[in-house]
Amino acid sequence: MGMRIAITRAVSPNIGQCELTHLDRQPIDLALARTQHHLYEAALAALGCQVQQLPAELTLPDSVFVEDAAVVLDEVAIITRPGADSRKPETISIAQALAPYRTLCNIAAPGTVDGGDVLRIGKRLYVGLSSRSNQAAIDQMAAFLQPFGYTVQGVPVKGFLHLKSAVTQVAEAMVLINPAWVDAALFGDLQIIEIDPTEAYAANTLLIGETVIYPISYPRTHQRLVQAGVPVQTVDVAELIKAEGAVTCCSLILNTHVT
Ligand code: CIR
Repeated sequence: MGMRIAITRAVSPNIGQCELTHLDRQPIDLALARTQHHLYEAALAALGCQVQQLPAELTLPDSVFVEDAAVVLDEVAIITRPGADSRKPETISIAQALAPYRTLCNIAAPGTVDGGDVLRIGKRLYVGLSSRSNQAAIDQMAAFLQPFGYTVQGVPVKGFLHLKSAVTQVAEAMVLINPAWVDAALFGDLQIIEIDPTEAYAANTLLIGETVIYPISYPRTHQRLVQAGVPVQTVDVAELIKAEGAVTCCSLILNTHVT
């Protein structure tokens, strides 16, 4: 019987000093951010995940966004080298947390990649070429993953932070996409749902089993998901959105295979 684990990390008391690239700084209510994060963890648990929460990191403002520190696949986990210098030390504790479950590979300089830039669909990895992630990291990932049959393909990311801000998987053969940001033709063989054009940041969803965890902040796109038959579990992550985060970035999901 397999088990699904979600690794999370408590919100740093210094989240107010987070990195911001495309958003203006707004005050973040720490207590509210923590409450929202707990409810996000509760949503993961309700969908069958065993949540393993790492302790908050005082000196790492963005460390709640654990997704950026690793790319976890069934066969192996890649410890990233985050593009922002303030975020590079986040990988140390993430590597420790993943070591019991996976063989680890490490991205080395000059490679940089944030997990938020990595979208896996089956054996295909799409990786954003962004302000955080570069071709050197893509080449390293391709070499690590070639023995397991994965292909790794770069996708231009300009004007937004991470590839998964613009496209995520919402069902086995369906993606939700912001077509103004990413070329839908890349996903030609999949069913495409477009976000509502008034909700630019609405494409980030977290698929757990057949249900997507989805922010309440994007009601119009939510309606489109419902119309497409996608089961949706909403969460309010408005305080984390102010830190340029969303739903994929607050967890690392891994399947264990116990026989
Ligand atoms: C950053 O700029 O790195 C953080 N403030 C937000 C990271 C969000 N990560 C993600 O969507 N994967």
